Amino acid sequence: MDTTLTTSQITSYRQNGYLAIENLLDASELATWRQAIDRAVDDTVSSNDSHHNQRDPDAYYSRVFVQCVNLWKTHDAVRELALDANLGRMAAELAGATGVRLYHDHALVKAPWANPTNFHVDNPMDPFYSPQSIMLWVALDDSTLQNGCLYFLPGSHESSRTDISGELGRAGIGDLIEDYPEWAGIEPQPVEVAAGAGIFISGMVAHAAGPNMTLAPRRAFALLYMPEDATFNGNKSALPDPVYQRLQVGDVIADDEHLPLLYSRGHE
Ligand SMILES: O=C(O)CCC(=O)C(=O)O
Ligand SMILES: [Fe+2]
Repeated sequence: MDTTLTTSQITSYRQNGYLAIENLLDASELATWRQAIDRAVDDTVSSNDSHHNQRDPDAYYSRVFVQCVNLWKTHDAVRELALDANLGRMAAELAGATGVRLYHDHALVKAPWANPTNFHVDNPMDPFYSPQSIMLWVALDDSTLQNGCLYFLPGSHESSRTDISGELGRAGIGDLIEDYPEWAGIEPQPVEVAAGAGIFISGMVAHAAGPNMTLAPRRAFALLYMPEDATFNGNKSALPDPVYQRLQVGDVIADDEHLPLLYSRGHE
């Protein structure tokens, strides 16, 4: 894995709110990631039904993707991948953070005929507000216009707001534009990547994904990072219960057991 970043990659991330890195994983690393994540998803899906959206199993949103969260906690093979300090350093460098914790991991499998992922912004739903929130989305399959590649509104991270819900489960692909009429002129940019690519995504950039119009799943594995100085805003979101119960609004979110510190400039 080549985890060096060029100045132009950092500039591009800061301008657009996302950065695609082709061949982040080489062929043998990709095989390892696929095997570890397939196994963890299979175990999780067969052991319970928590991967489905329970609010309304028939709703549109439950057919956007199969989601499994925090596979690093249940599967050692995933833990090794998710706790990678070099990936954490890349995230910190792009975001301009002094260090990052792993907030959670997230397998995102768009099954054949899955619905599109509506345009949304991630960070308003998180337990901390920060323009330095960042996610790494790793393509485990080629991600194409046909099977549900990601789309971005480049530069939207500059004007997105945390007081507007980034809620994913709304009715229409473009409902977010009603909240941000100034984005109506931004051409959505599809980002097709080959399996093994990684896309770093700002928590503040508007993004979406197409439907899966193929007979094969579109698998991705996402790592969500929080800056090491992130403070709690009262949202539980994907925070583990014991962490949530201890936190007061305004506290720095630091828990080495549940939210491991992957990289900190001070500890190099
Ligand atoms: O994989 C997708 O379709 C979208 C994922 C996404 O937007 C997210 O995890 O925040
Ligand atoms: Fe998202």
